[in-house]
Amino acid sequence: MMQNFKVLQELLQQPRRIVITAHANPDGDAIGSSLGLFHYLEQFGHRITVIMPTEIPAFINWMPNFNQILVYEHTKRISNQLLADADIIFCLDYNGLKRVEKMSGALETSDAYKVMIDHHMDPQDFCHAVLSDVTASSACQLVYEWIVEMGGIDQMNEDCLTSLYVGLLTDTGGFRHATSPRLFRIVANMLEKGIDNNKLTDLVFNSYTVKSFNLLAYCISDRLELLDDCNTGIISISKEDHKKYNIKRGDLEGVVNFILKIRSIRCAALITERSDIVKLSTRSKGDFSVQEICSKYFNGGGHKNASGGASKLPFEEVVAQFKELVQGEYKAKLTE
Ligand SMILES: [Mn+2]
Repeated sequence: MMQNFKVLQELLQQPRRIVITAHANPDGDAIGSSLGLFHYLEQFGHRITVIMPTEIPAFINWMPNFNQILVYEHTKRISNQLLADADIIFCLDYNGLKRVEKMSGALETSDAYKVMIDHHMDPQDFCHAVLSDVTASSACQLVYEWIVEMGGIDQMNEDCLTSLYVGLLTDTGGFRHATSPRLFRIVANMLEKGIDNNKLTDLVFNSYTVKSFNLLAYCISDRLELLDDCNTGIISISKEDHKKYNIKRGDLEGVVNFILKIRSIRCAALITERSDIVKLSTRSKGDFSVQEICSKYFNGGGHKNASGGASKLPFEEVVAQFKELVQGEYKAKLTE
């Protein structure tokens, strides 16, 4: 779906005040698409600020202009002002106001022209222009394709391409899933323009700290429960674990993917107890849809094979509820 992008292109003919946003707990695609768009648009005299709702993960702290990103939860006053004063707000890699958490109010009330570029299912109606495509690997892919469509291919500089490449890499797990001929053509174009795949792959994927590596080991050796009867693996991390191991938001990023490395596993979940909510991060293989479970039972969603959700129920009950679902309602599908 591509709606009202002519209006947007018209608006961009003049220098504008632009705010680029992405979802809370931003990943490589959220930050890559934001910085990629930033590096493209900045050449045309716009005043641009990138604002993330929450803390940015350290593994991408080498990205061009990373230091200029504002974190909303630490810069509320100035961020609220920027959102209110903006002519255009880009909403990248998210499909609903819920995904920007505490920033949603300021975003909703702003009179700016709002633009969604996203690849998640079920886009909500809060933007004036919408580019939504669930067949795209990443928001970075959609930003790239949009710039190409505007005729901007030669204006994508090294910083822009590097940023966008990060999202392609992270959202496809290093080109292992959500790939397509369309994606690989873009990758080929980027390589021809000088993108160094080996260097960026190393920067993105070999990025563990000793602390996060030890944390992964703990999750797998102590917190992983394998449910053989339904080909599911669950890692559950309590509030006490967070305290004991000094786990910060983002430290468990990607841990859930390791469960899928077991051949028989078709469904994986990381369930974490936060201060006031229990979060679920889920993955699956093949036709099994964790998106369905997350949207039906845990107020969430995302993609068929990678989804997230949350619950207000006590931690132990959420873990039990998830087990009940995979050992009950979804067991047949998981074992067929
Ligand atoms: Mn994404």
